[in-house]
Amino acid sequence: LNEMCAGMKYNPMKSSEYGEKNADKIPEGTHLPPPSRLPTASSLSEMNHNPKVGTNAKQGHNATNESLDRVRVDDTGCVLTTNQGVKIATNQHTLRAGARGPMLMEDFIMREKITHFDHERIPERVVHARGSAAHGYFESYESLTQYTKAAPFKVKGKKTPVFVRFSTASGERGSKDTARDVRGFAVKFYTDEGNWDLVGNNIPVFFIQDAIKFPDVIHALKPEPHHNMPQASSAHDTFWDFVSLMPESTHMVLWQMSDRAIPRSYRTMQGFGVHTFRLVNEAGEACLVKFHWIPKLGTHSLVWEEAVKIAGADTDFHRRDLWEAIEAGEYPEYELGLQIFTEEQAASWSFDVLDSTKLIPEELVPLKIVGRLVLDRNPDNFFAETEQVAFCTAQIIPGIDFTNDPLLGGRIHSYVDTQLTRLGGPNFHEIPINAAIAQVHNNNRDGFHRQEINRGRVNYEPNSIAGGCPFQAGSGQGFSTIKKRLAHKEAESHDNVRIHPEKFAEHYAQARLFYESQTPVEKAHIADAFRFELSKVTVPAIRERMISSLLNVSPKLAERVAKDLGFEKLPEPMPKAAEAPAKPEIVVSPMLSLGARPGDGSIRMRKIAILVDDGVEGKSISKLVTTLAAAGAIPRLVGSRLRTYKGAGGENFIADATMENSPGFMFDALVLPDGVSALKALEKDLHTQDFVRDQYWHFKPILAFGASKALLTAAQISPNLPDGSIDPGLILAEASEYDDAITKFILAVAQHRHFGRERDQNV
Ligand code: HDD
Repeated sequence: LNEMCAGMKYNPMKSSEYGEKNADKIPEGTHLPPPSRLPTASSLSEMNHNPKVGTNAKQGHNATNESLDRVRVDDTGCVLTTNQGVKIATNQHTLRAGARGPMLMEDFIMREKITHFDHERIPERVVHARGSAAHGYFESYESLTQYTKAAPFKVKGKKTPVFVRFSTASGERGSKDTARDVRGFAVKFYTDEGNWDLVGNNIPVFFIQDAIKFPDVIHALKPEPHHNMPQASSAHDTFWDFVSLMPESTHMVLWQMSDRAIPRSYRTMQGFGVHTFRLVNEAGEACLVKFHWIPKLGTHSLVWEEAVKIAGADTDFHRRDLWEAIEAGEYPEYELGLQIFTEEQAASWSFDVLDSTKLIPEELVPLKIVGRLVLDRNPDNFFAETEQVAFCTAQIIPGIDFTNDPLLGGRIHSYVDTQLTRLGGPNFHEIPINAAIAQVHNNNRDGFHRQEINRGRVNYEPNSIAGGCPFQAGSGQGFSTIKKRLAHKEAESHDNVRIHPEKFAEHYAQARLFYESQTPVEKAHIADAFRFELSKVTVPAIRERMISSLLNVSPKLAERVAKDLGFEKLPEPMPKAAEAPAKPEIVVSPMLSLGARPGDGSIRMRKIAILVDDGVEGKSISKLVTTLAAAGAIPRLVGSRLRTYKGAGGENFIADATMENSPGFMFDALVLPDGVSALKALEKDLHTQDFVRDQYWHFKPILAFGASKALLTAAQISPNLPDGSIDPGLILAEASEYDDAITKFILAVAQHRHFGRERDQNV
């Protein structure tokens, strides 16, 4: 040892630590081949027979990075034990002094069980408490080394394991899935150069521009502090009070009032990294980037009434949908799109790319599709994986870097900080779901729940006793922060200031851009959402303030909402913070409409109800089930009761579901089979009428054969649209037209919703 320590006479790196000239050339740490500081093979031979002591750790290896199988547990065929591995004879009784005597303190088995149970819960996330997650991989379509040295983009076809958690933002852990809310879309890439977390949302902009306002917006959004109501809803005074006083929230609020905030499924929503990030290549050259996830199935949403009803029937609607799709082998898939641009381009735009309340229209910078994300495995254990996963925006890898976005700056601090409380200490990175697959070697030590058993005497650097290990990687392989964050003129002043750049003061152009890019039906839904939410606001001045803000977005929208809320006269538009804002480059962006990405045209995993009763036309039902299932849909026979029904030809059908346990709004489409005798009862049945009416008014396709048209009449549904044309989503057919009808129906299901039925498109 002395010889080796003497080999390092002094610390040769010291001089490289000073002076700007050295900032680019950080040397690799001085190190010598370490001595075997581990016990020798012969001294271990005795111990090696003992599995607890184990064999000698392979030099330079950290076994906690191995596959999650190292911690997966399967109890099949196993005896019940205590936490200490002691076999438990009976799990039915506490130890007592006599059958009718007192319980004994010495019952360590009962006490361990109850104690563990007492401490089962951990604090829920302060936001995004309710979520669902899945394992999968990211596959790169091409090498992006021109732009970045980041591991996932190095070579075409490279697969990087990921864990993705979707969430609602405002509701508590047990709240409903279908709340009107922004959805989280957080991706943890386990790259071979360390973990990279891209913690995004399904909306590309945010409420606020500066992290210091985050506690304010979340306090305003969450249930009000005096009575803790309402749960998972923004429709209350404090939220609208806050946003009406924060004009920069207007853009995000427009998105939040759109159908984007009530997605049909996690599988049918986009994801956005929101902030502008940087890509950095091997040569240290950087460009700016925005990240987009695009679902292969297209972007589809619920409608508000449907979302409200589903919340009552199945609070786990999105969780179940994700789980079932993966179990069925219908793996959710998203493509990664990058908007890559330069500092110079950014400087020329009317908005600031460091302002997270602004997006970059795809018409200005098109998406470059660079890979796909596939979710192909459900977690084995919700708590161990989905609840304990810790996403941190601070976790980036060489090839990715931050920008000076003041919202991002605060996030880099907040996520690590919050895990310390939520997961109970600084070792949360060792929890298996959070552990990197890249090797982890450092001198961080101790703290609650430490898993690693670090060997040797050295827990500091530099050292000579361990041959200098672990040694610094140097700028050649290690993460180095990009030198220049912004070429913008403003950034050249280094005065410490609490102020935002001037372009941040423009708050309405992109809210208007979003609104004007929506279809008439989407606009109507936005207006309806404002009406609903503001009608829940009890303070008239807040409603008025919101209308005056909307007047700066669209006078038509503001007038409509004001009229719906009983305003007799419009307030003055809200004064603007920006006196002479620059002219926006783009004023309508068709890609911002939900319909811009209809998906791949398939009907896979769509749930289709086939109504059954005694006397329905049996032959067509079997054919229907086969055809729809072959197209990847999930046909379900729905009756009034869970029993066997007799078809007109004597066939037996067992109902899969009932109108009571699976109401109409839980399905994506409906088939009404023929069969006169069956229909007589159903026609008068109010449940059936509601079932059919919900399908129709939630714009879903309906296929009605023969006499079943009477059910449509009973539900007051007409085949004509308000504009006089025939509804392509309502297919009426005779049994003889079966083949043609089913083809039309499958096309109508692939279109998802038939918004031509909306009566109120005048916004
Ligand atoms: Fe955040 C959780 C997304 C701004 C502070 N955030 C959280 C999650 C998502 C986002 C998806 C859930 C992660 C998971 O599944 O575990 N947050 C965003 C986006 C933002 C954003 C897209 C703006 C662009 N967040 C933001 C700011 C702050 C935070 C400005 C604080 C300054 N967010 C948190 C947090 C959470 C969190 C308190 C709660 C639980 C957690 O981090 O792990 O730290």
